[in-house]
Amino acid sequence: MKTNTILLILMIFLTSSIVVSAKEEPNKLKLWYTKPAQKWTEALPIGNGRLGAMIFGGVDNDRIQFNEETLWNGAPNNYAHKGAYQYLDKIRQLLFDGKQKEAEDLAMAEFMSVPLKQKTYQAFGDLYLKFPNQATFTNYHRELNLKNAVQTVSYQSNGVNYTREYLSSNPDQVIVIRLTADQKKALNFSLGFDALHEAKTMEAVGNSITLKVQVKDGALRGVASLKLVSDGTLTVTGNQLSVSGAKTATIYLAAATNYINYNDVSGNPEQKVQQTLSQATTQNFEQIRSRHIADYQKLFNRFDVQFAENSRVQLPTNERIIEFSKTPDDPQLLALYIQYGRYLLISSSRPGTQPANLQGIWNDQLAPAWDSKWTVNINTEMNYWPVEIANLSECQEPLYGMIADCAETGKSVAKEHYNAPGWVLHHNTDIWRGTAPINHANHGIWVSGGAWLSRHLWEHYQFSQDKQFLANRAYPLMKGAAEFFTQFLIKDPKTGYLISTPSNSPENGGLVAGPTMDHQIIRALFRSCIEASEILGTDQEFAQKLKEILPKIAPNQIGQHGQLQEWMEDKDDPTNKHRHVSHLWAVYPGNEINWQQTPELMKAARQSLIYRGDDGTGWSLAWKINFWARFLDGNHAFEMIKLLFRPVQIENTVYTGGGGSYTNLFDAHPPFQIDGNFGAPAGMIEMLVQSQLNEINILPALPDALSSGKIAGVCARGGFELSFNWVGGKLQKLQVLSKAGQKCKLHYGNKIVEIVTEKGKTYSFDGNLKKM
Ligand code: FUC
Repeated sequence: MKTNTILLILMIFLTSSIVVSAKEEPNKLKLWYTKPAQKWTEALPIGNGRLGAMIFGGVDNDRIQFNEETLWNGAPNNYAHKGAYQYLDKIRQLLFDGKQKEAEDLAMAEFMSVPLKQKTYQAFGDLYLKFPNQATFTNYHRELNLKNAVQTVSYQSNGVNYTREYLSSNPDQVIVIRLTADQKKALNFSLGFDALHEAKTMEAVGNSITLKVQVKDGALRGVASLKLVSDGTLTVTGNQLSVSGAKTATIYLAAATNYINYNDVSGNPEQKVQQTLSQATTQNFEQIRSRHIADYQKLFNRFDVQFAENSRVQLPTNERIIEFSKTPDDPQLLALYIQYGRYLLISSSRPGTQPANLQGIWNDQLAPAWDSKWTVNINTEMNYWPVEIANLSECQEPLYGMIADCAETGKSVAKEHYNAPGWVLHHNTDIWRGTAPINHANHGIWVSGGAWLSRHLWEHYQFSQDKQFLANRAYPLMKGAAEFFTQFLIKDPKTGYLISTPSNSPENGGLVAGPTMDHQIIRALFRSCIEASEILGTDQEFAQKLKEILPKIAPNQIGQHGQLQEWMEDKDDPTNKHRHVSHLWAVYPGNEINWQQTPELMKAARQSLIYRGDDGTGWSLAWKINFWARFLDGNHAFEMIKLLFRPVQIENTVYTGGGGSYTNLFDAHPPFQIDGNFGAPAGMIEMLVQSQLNEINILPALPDALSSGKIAGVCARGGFELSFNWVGGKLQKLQVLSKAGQKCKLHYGNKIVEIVTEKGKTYSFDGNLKKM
């Protein structure tokens, strides 16, 4: 094609998509492919918060690699290092004396978690479906439909059309697979389990197969059972089942472990699995499917986002990512990415489950990267960045549970390591709720994990305005986290400020006294406790104490290179490209540094980010999208988004650097780490709406590449839900639903409007913020 023709076609697409069309695109909310998955990062995830699976969709050999979120190695354990506090003063003194190495050595010997490492999330097992005589096939199609959370594989072989559907149901707690042929007696296959665990048994009886695994080095065992219902003939061969002459077959798969909570492993997985299966099999596939869809859509359908569309929507997802990396003219891919993030959150984090770990719930290894735990110096928090704004509030429930557990275990760590009240969580936790400093003194002694997580409790209050939640669940935990710091902070002999020591600026620069990030997080925690005590009318004395401490904490400082200092000393290296940019916490997710109140610090923070550079690991890029959105530079944020879509191991792409996307749009740290799949959508939404400063800023950082679009059901602090559209970069119409009857200040460009709202009412505005 000549360049002119291409340009003309492009212009037609662009103009036709200026007003985002209401016409439904069949592929819009789908990840789809024309080949089965070979690699794990080509397979597609399903999950119900607890039970997850990666579907490969092979034609003659299908692999369903599955997980149950509580299968970990290890056993209940209090990781606190008894009497460690006796060494605290010595470690502090060594740091004050500039003897970092000696301080780290002493800490390694006397101050670390027992044992030093936390435990590992385990793969559970694989279900293999084998289909004879289907080596040749045509019309292969495999898709994950984000609208209903159902995966489908279809193809034609020997003149028969075969279809398979896969889902993981939250209401029925089973993975269900339905296989159909469009001709009688044409469906023949065998199925059986396998697992990586050395200690495993598999047994087939009647229409059922059971897999039992025992983790190595640990107290947990898992039981997975399936039941097969089919109109064909079933036979048991060894530990496998075979189906012959069928038209349809449905597999119900349940799995459980003996984990009850971090302190109790007395569960009975056999009983649980049997109960779940006998319940589930009273319903046919259609019934399970419709209950599943209704449950999923209750969450998914609350929010919508659309950007301008072009013909790329017609490409399989793997090709679409590759095309985007050549020319990023596919705004709608970002909408798909945001919705995929929401899908992954709904699928990995539901009330009653564990929070999403480093890989959500999807893991095919016994020794996954970083043990697939919960790293809290960025990763776990990032997993929950989109939760409130993208209208999935309930999905954050598991995080509150983990915070409450850590507030219990973190009490003994506060006592043993610091002789301090309250609770503390360092850099990481696991299913046993370890809270002590792990791995190495140069990064494991970071004291602000609990304080950062507590922010999520406060943010939930801010978005929901739920005072019950604040009083009964959030405030007691926030207060415990703050109590710890009232004692832990000590006077810096050089500056006289109160500082956090020993600690670390995650994971840069080793063990130090007074990293900037800690002070930002602690201040934010104190302020939220003070505000909560005012709202609830309680605990004035404690609030007063915090008010007195607050101004004494070391402030943010601007250094010799115009940078925001990462440490007390002005020692930042402007050539350091470290993936963590911790000292910008106060820009995002915090808000202490902002254009309105602290423009000089904002400039310094931006300068620090420029020094750090654009590149980074998956989550690092995702964080940078959020930073650039807060700097109100949408075009720079979009540069980060481009990097995030770098194809990693897609077809024959050879990119092996940091940050990108796999075939299944999983975020590549690399390797796969799910935080980027959550942090990037949060950043994309942050370009469209921000509400961190007692006002709702509409389109604050819109990049040129997203000049038209619409968003619905996006949430803002103060209890508001917004829907609006824009064309050519200009706001057209805005609707604000007030869920809590709070005052609402709207900000768009240079216009500001304040309204008093009534709970439950929707207010409409035109593009000039004139009430309609
Ligand atoms: C932190 C990061 C690493 C990785 C790990 C899980 O330690 O610095 O990049 O994300 O968590």
